[in-house]
Amino acid sequence: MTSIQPTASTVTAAAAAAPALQAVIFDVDGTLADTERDGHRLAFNQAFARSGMDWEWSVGTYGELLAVTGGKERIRHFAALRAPELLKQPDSDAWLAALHQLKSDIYSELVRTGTIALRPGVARLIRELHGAGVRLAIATTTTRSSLDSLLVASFGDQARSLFEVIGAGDVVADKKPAPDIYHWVLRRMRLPPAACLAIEDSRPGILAASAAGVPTLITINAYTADQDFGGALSVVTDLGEPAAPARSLGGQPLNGSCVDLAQLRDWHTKAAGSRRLSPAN
Ligand code: XBP
Ligand code: MG
Repeated sequence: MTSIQPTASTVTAAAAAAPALQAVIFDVDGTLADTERDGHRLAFNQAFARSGMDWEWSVGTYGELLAVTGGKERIRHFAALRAPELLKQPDSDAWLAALHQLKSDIYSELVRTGTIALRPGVARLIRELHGAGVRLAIATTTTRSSLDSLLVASFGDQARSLFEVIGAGDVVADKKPAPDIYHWVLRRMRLPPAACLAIEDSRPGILAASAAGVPTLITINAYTADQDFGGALSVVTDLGEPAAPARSLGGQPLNGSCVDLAQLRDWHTKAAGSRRLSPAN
């Protein structure tokens, strides 16, 4: 098989014809904030306890359960393993919905009391992108009310105006790793995937974004550090702050100490160049 080795000039020429970066689409849990271990997990456990159930998800068990995206789906999965009779009752859907609603209310309360901070560099990058006129969106599996609580706690009055399109929870039937939530967001933004860049933290996240054709930056966290991020534009520890630099872990290297708009544009252009030179495209 003949392999095409792109040179710097062919990459530049190909990228020149590709769409420029117009929008950044953010994942939420694990990307904007480390919400899973000390947010969602605690809320699930409190909801179980308040409902008189003896389920308690440890940090380790919850890490395994994250392979099932979506809170309702996660509860259903666990019930199928541990207490399948619960799912055989005629009102099992209503039971599950009520339990998840309780969990979501507890999560919002946890977020409102300020126990969950944005990850390093998130507020800095979002403000830079917004100020520069880059369009912002969200594509998440999380329930809309939980997301809104996090955004208001993190961005105050600005929360509603920062993100032009928010795709969350049950607006699509098939959650990540299916690409549906990205397709939903792209349709509403009226943008081709190649004009966007996604920021995700997990394998289900990169699978969803990549299947929709959106180039993806990965910021790892404790739950996702060992996952396979093949195909990512770049993999970094976090978005970084000037006084607390991020580190490159794979893909395109990080040039400075932080992920900023110039860095995102550079990665996006390089991705466009290699896509157009790939014999598969
Ligand atoms: C992460 C998820 C969510 C949360 C729980 O979503 O899979 O299910 O764990 O949220 P993402 P809900 O990384 O796409 O933000 O209970 O509200 O579903
Ligand atoms: Mg995530």
